[in-house]
Amino acid sequence: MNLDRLVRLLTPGARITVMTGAGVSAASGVPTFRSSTGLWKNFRAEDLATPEAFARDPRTVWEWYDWRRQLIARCVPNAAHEVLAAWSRRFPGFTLITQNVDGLHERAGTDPVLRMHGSIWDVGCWNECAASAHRWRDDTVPFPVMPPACRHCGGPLRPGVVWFGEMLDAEVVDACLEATRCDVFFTIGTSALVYPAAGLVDRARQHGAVTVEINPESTPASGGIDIVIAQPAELSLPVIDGQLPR
Ligand code: BJW
Repeated sequence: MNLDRLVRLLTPGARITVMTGAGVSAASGVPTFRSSTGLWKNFRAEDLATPEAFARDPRTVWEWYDWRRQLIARCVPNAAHEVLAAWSRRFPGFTLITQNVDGLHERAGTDPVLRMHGSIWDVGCWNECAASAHRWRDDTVPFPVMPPACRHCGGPLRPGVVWFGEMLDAEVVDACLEATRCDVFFTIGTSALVYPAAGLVDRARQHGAVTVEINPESTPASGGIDIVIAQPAELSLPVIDGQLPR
């Protein structure tokens, strides 16, 4: 049985890497992107999650991010976040990579978290003015004026997330690539459509890792996965965790 095999792999010395996507936060009430009720049901991604969209209409883009920030501020981590936080303390060789920008892994107590797509709680100066840091945290919800203004140059602030066509932080990418050198690689709650995140599982397999997918739906990655658990993360992770020796 898959579960027995998986539990035998999760030894104290195992190098375990987990990459998560929006599905991990679904049970917390954070909408996913691509489901029938998802964030992009009524919008095209290119209209909201690209630098071109922001340059064209920063106010509309900010209104979407401001709405999401208000929604996420009311959400709390679920059982999937909690189990992964416990694993980050339990396994010395544990690495968490997330595509999520919601901060729920951090709020559950996982530290560090490799955030591939930035944070919805960070902002940056759109003009990249010399007086501003690259990114900084700003928890204001809601922003009284949109777009909020850079206090140094007066230009618009932008959300501190990674949009389509933008480069990911090189140090984060390097750390993610390094983390694919592991014994067990989990891909959890992601549609496996967005690169470079979607390529990490193949890399892990090339390095000899056993690959595990947790997702109620199949994805383009599913065919090559060693252990597929077709269940919600907030249900399956506590079951796996419950089988580990205490
Ligand atoms: C559950 C569940 C439950 C539900 N339990 N599961 C190589 C090939 C082709 C294209 C490219 C490539 N390399 C780069 C590209 C271009 C592009 C890309 O990937 N395009 C593809 C769409 C084709 N990538 C980029 O532009 C990236 N930049 C880059 O690579 O720079 C260099 C470069 C640029 C240009 C060309 C070439 C190179 C940047 C990508 C940035 C992505 N940003 C976003 C928005 C972030 C800000 C925001 O939040 O607004 O990140 S897009 C969006 O998708 C967001 C997510 O992090 C990301 C992934 O989504 P995710 O997490 O998978 O969510 P869903 O909704 O798709 O899936 C949820 C899943 O959960 C489903 O499967 C459900 O079944 C499941 N689920 N409930 C477990 N309870």
